[in-house]
Amino acid sequence: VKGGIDDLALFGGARAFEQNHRVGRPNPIVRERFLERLNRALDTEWLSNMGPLSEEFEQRVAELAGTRHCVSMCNATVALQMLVGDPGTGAEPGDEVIVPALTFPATAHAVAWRGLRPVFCDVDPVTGLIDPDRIPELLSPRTRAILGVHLWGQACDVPRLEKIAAEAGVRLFFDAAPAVGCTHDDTQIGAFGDAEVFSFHATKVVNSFEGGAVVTNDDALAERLRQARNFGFTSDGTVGLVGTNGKMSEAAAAMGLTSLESLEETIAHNRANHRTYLRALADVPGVTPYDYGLRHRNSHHYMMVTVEPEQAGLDRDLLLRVLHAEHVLARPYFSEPLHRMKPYAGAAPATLPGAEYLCRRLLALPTGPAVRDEDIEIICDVVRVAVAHGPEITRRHAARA
Ligand code: T4K
Repeated sequence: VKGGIDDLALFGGARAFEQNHRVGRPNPIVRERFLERLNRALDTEWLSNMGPLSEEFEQRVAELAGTRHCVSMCNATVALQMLVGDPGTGAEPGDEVIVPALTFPATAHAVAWRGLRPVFCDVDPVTGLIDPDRIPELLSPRTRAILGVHLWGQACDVPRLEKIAAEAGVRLFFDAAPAVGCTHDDTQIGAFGDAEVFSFHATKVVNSFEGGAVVTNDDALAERLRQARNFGFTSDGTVGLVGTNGKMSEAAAAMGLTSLESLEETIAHNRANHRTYLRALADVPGVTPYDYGLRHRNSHHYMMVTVEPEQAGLDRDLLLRVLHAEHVLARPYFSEPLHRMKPYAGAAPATLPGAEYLCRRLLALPTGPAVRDEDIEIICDVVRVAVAHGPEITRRHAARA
């Protein structure tokens, strides 16, 4: 327990933790189950190209999402690229896709990589989700799709986005990279819009080392994506469209299947962690945890807070330094809105206040099954001491600089 400012590791105190607690730490799996599956692949000498493990993984993910199709991919970025560039979207080079300005850059990169133009939409300054009120002014004759992001597993305003997309005659996709195991009301994320994309990256709630998938109820789209991820090959061995190599390996599928088996346990642990954080931070001025509420189900994989510098006495970046010194590797998800990033600078006509506001305040704290109640109490104690001495820490830091 830290008594005062000089107990903080940033000012020479003992570190709160020997080992680091980091955001993005892979969730635990039953290792024997993974090795069994990997051995099966090695024994059968079938290591990639739509093998039995990736087919089984696709079935499990489609069941989870409640969709007819799951097309597994090597990662979510490639899955997004294939989706936005799908010939069914009818997009020509330079056509536009509306994306939120607050997300991981992969969302916009996938659009730009296909020669399309990401058009950045502001987000709600509380949830960080794409703001449907801002979309109509961004629609143009060149708009081909809206790509919403279920940020930190929070469901977008799906009904409103569906209405806007239908009225505009454009496709609606969702980047559901952070939303495996989450719902909109009682419906699993995965089944909305024309298609959704999951990520199974090592840092995600379900992990296949690297991996992604498109889930959809559109039979023709699923068929085109299956071809596109495999060099454009059709079932008769001819090449039907311009494809790439987007396949998921059997090793990745073995990991994904094993990780899926722990999903419910992981969510239960995350939810309990989230409750502990909410309680422990309740009396800390200026540090506000995302509550996620009860309407939609969240996997609680991201323990997000906002840091309001006026009230906390120090800003997000300084609190991050305080935490890192203690071996608490919190992350500033996200610290730069996409329209300010070098490749997209100048792409948005005006400031986007919601995204800019949140990018200066957002902080992800460690959670997951490896983080115990006692750890959370210590992490929150550090935050409490930092905020209690916020102005002094800010002064000392400025003097050092
Ligand atoms: N759309 C959205 C909305 C996304 O959030 C993402 C990915 C995508 C699309 C694209 O999905 P993929 O193409 O990746 O399937 C990490 C992940 O690499 C990225 O997948 C994820 N979003 C993003 C939110 O987080 P970085 O740049 O923060 O990664 P890095 O290397 O700094 O690691 C983050 C933390 O995780 C560190 O504390 C270390 C820890 N870590 C990481 C790895 C890889 C581990 O403890 N073990 C590990 O194996 O992007």
